[in-house]
Amino acid sequence: MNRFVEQFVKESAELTKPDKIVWIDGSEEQLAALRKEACDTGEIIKLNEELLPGCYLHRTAVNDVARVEHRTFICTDKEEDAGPTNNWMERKKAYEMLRPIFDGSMKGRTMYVIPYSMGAIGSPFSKIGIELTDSIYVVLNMAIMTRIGNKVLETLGDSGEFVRGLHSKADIDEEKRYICHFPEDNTIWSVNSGYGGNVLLGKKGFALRIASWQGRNEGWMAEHMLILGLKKPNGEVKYIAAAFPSACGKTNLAMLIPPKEYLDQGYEIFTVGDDIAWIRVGKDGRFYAINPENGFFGVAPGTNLKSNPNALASTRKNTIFTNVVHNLDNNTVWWEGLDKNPPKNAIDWKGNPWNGDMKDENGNPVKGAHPNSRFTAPIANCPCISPEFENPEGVPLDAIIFGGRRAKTAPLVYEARDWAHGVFVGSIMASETTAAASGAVGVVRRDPMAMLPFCGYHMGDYFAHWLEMGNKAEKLPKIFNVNWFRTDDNGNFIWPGFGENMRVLDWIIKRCEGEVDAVDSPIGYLPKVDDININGLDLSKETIEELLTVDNDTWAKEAEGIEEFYKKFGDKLPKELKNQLETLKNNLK
Ligand code: OXD
Ligand code: MN
Repeated sequence: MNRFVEQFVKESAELTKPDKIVWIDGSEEQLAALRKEACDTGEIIKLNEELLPGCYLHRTAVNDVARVEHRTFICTDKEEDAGPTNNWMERKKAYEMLRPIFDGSMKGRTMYVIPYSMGAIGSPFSKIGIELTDSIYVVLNMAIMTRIGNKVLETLGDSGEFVRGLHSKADIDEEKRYICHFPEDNTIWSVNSGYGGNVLLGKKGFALRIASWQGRNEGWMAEHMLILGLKKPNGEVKYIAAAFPSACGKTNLAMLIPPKEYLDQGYEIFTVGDDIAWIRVGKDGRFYAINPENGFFGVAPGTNLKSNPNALASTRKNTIFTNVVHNLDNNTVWWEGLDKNPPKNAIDWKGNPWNGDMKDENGNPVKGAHPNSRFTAPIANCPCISPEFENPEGVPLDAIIFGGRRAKTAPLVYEARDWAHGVFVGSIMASETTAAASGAVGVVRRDPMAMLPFCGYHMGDYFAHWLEMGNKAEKLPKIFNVNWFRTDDNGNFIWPGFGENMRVLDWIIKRCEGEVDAVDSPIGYLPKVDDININGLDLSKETIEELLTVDNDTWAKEAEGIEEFYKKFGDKLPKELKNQLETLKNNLK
């Protein structure tokens, strides 16, 4: 047995005092026994085996339904290392504060030891974690989201290099809920939550917050990005990574089904990942990316046969649903936006009777599923999974896309002039907030590279790292910004989105291959109106023109907002970015 793992388990057990310790070996027998146990206690509900084989439903506590950014901390010796965009706690003080909360928190419970690998076992990109948890739900989710079990321990050998994750549901007390990261110790402590984003420590905690820190030290990048492959009619596949804030359509873009016009020509989209990309410079000087996960932790509401048939298909077996509606008539699940037939005899996400027809005291419909309800589905279920998904070397990136929800400012698509400008474009990303994190929805917030809640160190240093990565590569991906969410005066989305986004990807790839020209603008290169293919689309050229307009006054205000935001970073703001902002302001004059 690896003595570092043994020591970690021993110390954690001394603190949390479980009745029993169970090592997760990754076998189907063990997981089946755990599912049965969780069904017996009501922690999960087995769904209709014929309609949804191997699927389960779980409801979290009503006070525990999203990531809690205000209770998420980077705990380092120096505050400067966490930077102005993270909540910081001094490392020693954080442990001191947390120890009494963890003390005895697993009394009467079992501690599960989950060895897991982020990335395919044996890939040079991959990293190992051990998560200790008192939740079977966490074990079952980790078994879908990561590679787990004895084979991971074998790969670890006698090395002490693994991320130490300790999770306890404790009492699900929101006042004592903490998600604390100790990048200097490769450690994450999460307590008093049972919601996936706070407790599946391989995901946001390790694969983004800790990994971004490791990536800076080791010369690679951990990013909040989907990865897709776009197959052209000649069989060539181009790879694109895209960063959008939570619940802005990463899963939908990653699994896009091209419009008929493109399918007929032989275009296809393959999914490599929908949330996280680890990126390194390969031997040939290009950027290579892997998806370190093994499953999707997707937002359920709005997922349907039209918006994302591939995601829906991914959830038809061996999936765990969290906080959706339980249809009692056929023991299946439902959520808002699945179809127009809400079940008549159901239980809502809070566990109350629900019939699809209920109104609150103000006459508004009572939602059956929580807006941030989720499915945890094996990536292997995805009908458009990329044949390169398990490739230990990753896939070479041709383009990086940034984007967010902006009702007015950003055009449908534009291209950065070069790498430094692209880093600027990523750094000024902003988006209207969604239900993926607790707090107000619909407020514009700056979310550089969609990493605001996930960057494990000083964001000024993070920008510098991005610029530095540009110096390491010989052939850099081109950088673009997209916005599917521009609205008209009535607040309706102008661009149809979903599969039609293929038309924008098409332009992006054509730009990468030097096949089309672009128009210079104050913010970057815009498509010529005729170069966005609208064949078969019920949109006029004028509408495309409107989607591509850059309004100087709006952007002048935007530049003021950026300047304000940049002030946060003080001397840590790379001068290249300051210069980029000056250039933008001059261009707008
Ligand atoms: C997620 C998120 O769950 O970004 O992926 O919140
Ligand atoms: Mn995410």
